[in-house]
Amino acid sequence: MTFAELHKKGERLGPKRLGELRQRIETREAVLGVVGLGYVGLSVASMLADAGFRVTGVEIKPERVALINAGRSPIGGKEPGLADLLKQVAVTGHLRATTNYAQLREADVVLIDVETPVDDEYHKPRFEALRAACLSLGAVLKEGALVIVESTIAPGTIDRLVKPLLEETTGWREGVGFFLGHCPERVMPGKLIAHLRTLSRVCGGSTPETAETMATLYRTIVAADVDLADCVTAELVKTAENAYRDVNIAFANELALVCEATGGDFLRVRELVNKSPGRNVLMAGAGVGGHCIPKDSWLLSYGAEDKMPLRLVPTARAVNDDMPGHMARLLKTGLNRHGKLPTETRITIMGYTYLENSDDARNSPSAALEAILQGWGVQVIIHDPFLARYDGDWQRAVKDADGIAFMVAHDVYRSLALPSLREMVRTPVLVDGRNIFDGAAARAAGFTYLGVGRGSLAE
Ligand code: SAJ
Repeated sequence: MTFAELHKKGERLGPKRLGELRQRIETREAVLGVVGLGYVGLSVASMLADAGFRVTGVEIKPERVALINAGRSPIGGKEPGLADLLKQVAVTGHLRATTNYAQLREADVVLIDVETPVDDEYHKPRFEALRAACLSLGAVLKEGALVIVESTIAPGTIDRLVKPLLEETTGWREGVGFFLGHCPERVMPGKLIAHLRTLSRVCGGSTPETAETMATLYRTIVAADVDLADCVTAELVKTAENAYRDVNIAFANELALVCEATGGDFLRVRELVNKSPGRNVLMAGAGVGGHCIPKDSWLLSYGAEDKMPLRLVPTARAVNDDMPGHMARLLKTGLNRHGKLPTETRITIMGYTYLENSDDARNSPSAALEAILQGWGVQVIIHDPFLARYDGDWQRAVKDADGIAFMVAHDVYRSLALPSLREMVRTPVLVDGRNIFDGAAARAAGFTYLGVGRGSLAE
């Protein structure tokens, strides 16, 4: 068959196959597969199973497979609704987990939810997991199936990595033998099920019919807008929405540094700026952690770098990555006021997770601060009520400390009585990396108080 004939066949066959697939989705006859049963994959697999589909989840960790098939969630932390949902769909058999890709042979639609980290040194995407998933899936994919990448990827990845890999391993052409799209996940730990149902989704399809077919599937579990787009738009939207947040946090952090240098109070300045229409200064803090924001800025940057090297996004990353270092500088300033050298001190870091009231410590700013202080020869004590390795008695953690750095705004910290805290420490230096406390109350309790953006350096 000539290329022109093949192309003509594709023009006919593709929409026909997709139309049939949409019908099978609407009747719930379509068999679904999910590759990667982490916090995103497991949540979407459970919700699709609950919507009436038969779902096969492929997961590389056998122990997770066993837990899921027993109806027990392997996800830590508080995830409202997930455990009950998983138990229900495991019992009915609508969701089955396996380590074997061959069990995806019957799947009409396969979602890919594998990790897409960036390397620490050059911030380049590490697509090993995505590449491996495409190779294994391509070897078993059913003709006419739809593959949807949910993992966050750099703009251009569908076209430059996923599509060629699947075409090579299946021997088919995208748009004829199989269909391809990108629907980036938009979930946050602690709100997985709620976000999946209530946050809008972008269905980026390689053709409009593909996007429409994707939307038919997502409308069975998403109560919000399901918007149609092409693949590169979907790749840009997800990485841009998180880079946008990162840049805005960086602005808040830089404004806080200006306040410290000029004797301003960041919270008051922010409050008054935000009264101006169209302003929304975010919250300055001890750093930007987590599995999304830091990584997605680099993915956006990578997607454009060969043609349009970005300047604002990498600079914002540098500002945010320096905030743990700024906490260290504030500690040193406080210790100096008490004639203490770092080498003879004991510092307590309060909070090690990346986000308040969460047990997720990925890319934790506290880990960066810990490394800096240890490099100075400081004895570092860590406390975090959400991490088993650090959730001991907080009084013991702060006892005889020469400085306390609050790095995470866990609710439990907000109710600490400052006068009793003062009694427990050896040197009263309090660095407030999340502006948990009232500076005047901390000073009245006898602390040398240094809050991020709270006029500390100008004194
Ligand atoms: N942070 C600040 N100042 C702020 C907001 C956050 O320093 O004003 C810090 C946090 O302490 C944390 C980091 O930034 O260390 C990230 O915080 P986050 O609130 O952005 O939480 P994430 O990382 O879970 O972001 C996710 C993202 N959602 C997805 O990627 C699907 C993000 O797009 C959402 O806006 C965010 O959840 C949310 O608030 O829902």
